Amino acid sequence: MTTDREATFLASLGWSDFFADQLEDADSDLVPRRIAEVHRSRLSVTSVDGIVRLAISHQVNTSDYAVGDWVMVDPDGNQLVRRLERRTLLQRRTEGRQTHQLGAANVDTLLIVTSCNADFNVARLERYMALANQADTQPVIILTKADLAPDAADYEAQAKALQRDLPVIVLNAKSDDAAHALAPWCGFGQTIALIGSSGVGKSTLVNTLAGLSGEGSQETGGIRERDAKGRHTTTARSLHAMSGGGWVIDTPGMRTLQVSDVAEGIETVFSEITELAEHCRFRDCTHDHEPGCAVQAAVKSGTLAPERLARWRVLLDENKKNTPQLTGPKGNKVFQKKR
Ligand SMILES: Nc1nc2c(ncn2[C@@H]2O[C@H](COP(=O)(O)OP(=O)(O)OP(=O)(O)O)[C@@H](O)[C@H]2O)c(=O)[nH]1
Ligand SMILES: [Mg+2]
Ligand SMILES: [Zn+2]
Repeated sequence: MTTDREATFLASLGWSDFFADQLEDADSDLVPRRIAEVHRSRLSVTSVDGIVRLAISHQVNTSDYAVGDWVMVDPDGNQLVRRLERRTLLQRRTEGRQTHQLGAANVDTLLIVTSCNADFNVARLERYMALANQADTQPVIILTKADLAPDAADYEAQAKALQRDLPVIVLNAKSDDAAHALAPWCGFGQTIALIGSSGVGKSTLVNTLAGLSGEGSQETGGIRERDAKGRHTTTARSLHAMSGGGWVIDTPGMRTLQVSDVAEGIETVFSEITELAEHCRFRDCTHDHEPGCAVQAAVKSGTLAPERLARWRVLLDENKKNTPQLTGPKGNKVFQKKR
């Protein structure tokens, strides 16, 4: 019952066999839609005719839905029926809680945005990368405000060292050149999401990539000169069509990111250390004082920066502390007791 125009539209949104294979006979009267906005009491989806608000029953908890989710909808009255399984999900544990806060769903590439100024912080970038790796979403580092920085190349070199083969793009978010630089990740059917601190230029970049200006564009705000901090201008996540045929998700600026449940993601960021560790004399080497430690040897020879090793330890410890262990009765997930 889908028209050609609608089929092309769904494909541009990233509809694929992964989702089509989840359909059952009972879904034959329903249509797939993609969540564009999630608010406390309402959900909106994209359609060929623009953004449409869904009718939802009282039982629906909108916090179970993420921007980027695929849902099946009864076209008579735009009634939400059910959500399809996600291909990828960016999420984080709300501090001190068992539940996860949903970020964005079915994202192919996560643009981790920072600026060539006081916002730049390698430890924070490594956290975001662990999150992206864990969600099977490709991380790409974006360094904005290159037009204001005489030393952009220094920032670029530092960012490139944070993970093997990590793409790092230096740009001016206001310039159309930015869209060219990001074209490899913005093609037909591709979804990208932007995360980073407030004021780094996420919404500015969304406006450039989606060709938005005036009414209907994402609001942007100035930053405090002293420390480059933004004013939390964007308050909700939203999905926008890009000129290249893909889709982009804007998100509110993040204050802090505590890691949890990202052990594999951390291992990918710091793969040069975990590979060294395989050559330590002792299997349970703590890379601290043991003889025959390949990690300490790399530090001594200058191939591994001691700060990088220290940041790896901090992330591992924090992840362990925040991740439930399978130690409860009947294997229930419980938090490790704090020492
Ligand atoms: N010169 C220059 N200014 C930029 C660039 N990117 C962003 N800006 C400016 O930086 C300020 C903040 O940009 P926003 O796009 O609102 O930042 P944001 O990341 O969306 O911030 P939040 O919504 O608060 O999280 C605005 O004044 C932008 O015009 C850039 O590459 N070059
Ligand atoms: Mg914004
Ligand atoms: Zn060791």
